[in-house]
Formats: sequence, structure tokens, C-alpha cells
Amino acid sequence: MKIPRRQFLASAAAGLASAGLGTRLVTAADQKTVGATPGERPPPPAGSQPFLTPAGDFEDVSRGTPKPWSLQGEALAQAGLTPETWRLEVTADDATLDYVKEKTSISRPLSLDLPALHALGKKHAVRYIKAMQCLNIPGPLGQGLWEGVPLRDVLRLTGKMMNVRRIYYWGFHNGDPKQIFRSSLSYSQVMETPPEELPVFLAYRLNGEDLTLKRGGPVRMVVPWAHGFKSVKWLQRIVLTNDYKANDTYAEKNNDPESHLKTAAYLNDVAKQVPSGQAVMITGRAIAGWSGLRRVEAWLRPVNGEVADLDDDDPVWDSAQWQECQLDGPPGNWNSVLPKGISTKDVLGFDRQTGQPRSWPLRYSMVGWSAKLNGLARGRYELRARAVDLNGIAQPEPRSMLKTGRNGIQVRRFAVV
Ligand SMILES: Nc1nc2c(c(=O)[nH]1)N[C@H]1C(S)=C(S)[C@@H](COP(=O)(O)O)O[C@H]1N2
Ligand SMILES: [Mo]
Repeated sequence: MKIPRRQFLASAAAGLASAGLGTRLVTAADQKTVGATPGERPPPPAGSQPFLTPAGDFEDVSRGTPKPWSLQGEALAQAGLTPETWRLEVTADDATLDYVKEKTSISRPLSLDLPALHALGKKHAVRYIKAMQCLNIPGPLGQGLWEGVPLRDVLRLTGKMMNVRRIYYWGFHNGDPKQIFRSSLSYSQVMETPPEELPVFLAYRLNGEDLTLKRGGPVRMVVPWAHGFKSVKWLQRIVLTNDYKANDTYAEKNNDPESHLKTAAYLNDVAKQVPSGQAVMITGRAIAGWSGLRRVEAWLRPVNGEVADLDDDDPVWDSAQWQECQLDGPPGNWNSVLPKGISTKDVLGFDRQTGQPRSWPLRYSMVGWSAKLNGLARGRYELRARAVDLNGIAQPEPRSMLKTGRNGIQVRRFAVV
């Protein structure tokens, strides 16, 4: 239902007035935490979503018929998806392309098994916390402590590499070319990591346990800065190529194959009806993407009756009153969050000496946020939340083009009765 603009604005104004003086968000400013250092932010409130998502609670985005994670017994072994049968083949591309002048070569093609990868891990293993998010789904899939071996350390085993500009890789796909799910990275993205940044790696552990079949085990690629489609599950093949073009399955569907994780706020559900005179806690999660996360803001908008969704260019956005919410600080006790025996000092993104996070929120991670609504007058409301990145740019910018990652501003509607 479309409401004529004049009537719509009038009803919004009426809503604001009837909400009365007492209606406002209790903001972070009230709680004196604006600009606070990580240690000064209050830890997540009891009962909020767990900081690390148990492996089985991730939302699943898997193609294939049958889905590789549904295979059992002999079929699973045949697929090379048991710890005993898994192999990673690393070869040089032998395709001939008219626009590629020089052929790729490596001195040692690889066939790596799981014990060999674990042995590499003894020397090179890294751990980091990362949220998984699909470019096409408006909400995070989960957050894990991932552990594995940087891809660069595996590629170094191939000896002398000549004419490699991209790394192509894919996972098990039922031996059917139509089901292939593949992705790619540039040579530089794989081999060079800025200081304190997270490298691309071959993950074989999640939250301190062997990576489950469902989450892409025995071994999955994890690309920290990217949307989920770069983090190919059931990884089995890597092809080093001099082809400079991305060959990602996602690129075929009009998605930007180099899109990064978006800085964005997400709203948890809100009760449809709230008794008046009662404080309401609103909560949600936010991802600190490529451009970092400075704060989360919420906009409470009184409305009259049922209202249509706001168009992106509706002028009412210009007069929206955004107020800062409370971002969860680091957990009060990391030992109760991390798997047994793992110290924050052994996790990238944390200071090796003090074990404190180097930044908060951690890059490419997800944190909770909350705000308290006090003294709401009876009536209907819309609640929206948005993230503001470290450049001061508010969601859905800087790139609101859908195929670079969904980054829309979510809305919840409720009534105070
Ligand atoms: N082999 C394979 N890997 C894959 C996919 C797939 O269909 N097959 N889906 C990708 C996409 S689009 C996303 S968003 C993530 C989802 O990861 P999850 O299922 O662990 O949440 O896995 C990626 N890796
Ligand atoms: Mo995805």
C-alpha cells in the first residue's frame, strides 16, 4: 500500500507529537561510553546471543544435490570427505587462452592429505574470529573462532611458481561440473598480508573442534575480509593460473566477486505489542566490515496505523532522528567464551602480550548492541538501526548497490498498547 506523500509526512509528524516528551532512546551518551576504549564498554548483557556461534547453529548456504554434507559412509569416503580420504590437489593451469601470454608453471604439484596439513599447522597455524555473512542474505550466518594454515604457506610447497596471477579453487561438487562452486583470489591477496591483518587460510578447526562436515570440513577456505562465497567448503582443488580474471561462481549471478564484508547493523525481533509504561530493550548485532564500525544508531519513528515501506529516496529519511546505541564491549571473561585451553594471546586481532583486543569490535567480527526505550506513549512505531563506519559513513552507504552485498536498513514494527 502506497500512502500519498503529504498524508504520510503529516502522520509522521503527528506520531512524533503524540509520543510525548518522555519518549526517547536511552543512548550511549547517557551511559557515558561514547568514545570509550574497549575495556570501558560494558560486556554483553546476560542472556544475549553467544559471542561464538556453535558450529551446528550457523545458517547454512550450500549448493549441490545431494548436499555434500548429507553424504554418509562409503559415499562420504568416495567423495574424499572423511579425514582419512581427504586430499587437496594443487596444480598449475594448463588452459590455453588467447589473452594470456605466458603459461603458469610450478616445480612441485601437490597432493596434500590431512595429517600433512596438520603438520604444517604445528608451525604455521593461525586463529582468528570472523563472522560469516552471505552477500545475498540480510543477516549474519554466524561467528566462529577459525583455525588453520595460511594458504601462502601451502602454496610455498609448490616450489618455484612462474606466471601465477590468480588462485582458483573449488570444493567437492558430486563430480558434476554443473554443481561446481568455485572462487578465486589474486596472488597478492594470498601471499601478502598487511601487519596485524588476517591471512586467507585453509581452516580445519572451528571453535576449537575439528571442522564439521556441515561447515565445510574436513577443510574449508576462509577469506577473512570477504563475503561467504569466497570461503569455499569441502575444499579439494587449487589451480594456480596466469588468467587474471575472477572465475567465481558468484560472479556469474551478477554479484561483485571482490565485494567485502559490509559494516551493517541488524535488528533482533521486537515483540509486536508492548505494554505502555514499560521500558523496552531493543537488541541486535552488527558486523565490523572492511570499513570498520564506529557505532550503531537507532531511529524510533512513531507512525499512524499501517504504513508502507520507506522508499530509498523518501524525504523522511532526511529528518530521521538517529540516536547512538550501546555497543557490547568485549566479553568480561574470554575464558568462558573461547574453547578450553585457548588464550586470546594466541588469536590474531589480540595483543600478544596483554591478550586485549587491538581494536573493538574486532575486524570482520560481529558484536551485539542494545538500547533502552523509555516511557513510550501508546501508539504504533517503526524501529530502524544502522551502522556508522570508521570513515563516519552511515549504512547503507558507501556502496548500497545490492550485488556488492546486502546492506539495507532493517525495520521492525510494534505497538505500545
Ligand atoms: N562448496 C561450497 N562452498 C560454499 C558454498 C557452496 O554452496 N558450496 N556456499 C558459499 C556461500 S554462498 C556462503 S554464504 C557460505 C556459507 O557458509 P556456511 O554454510 O558455513 O554458513 O559458504 C560458501 N561456501
Ligand atoms: Mo552466499
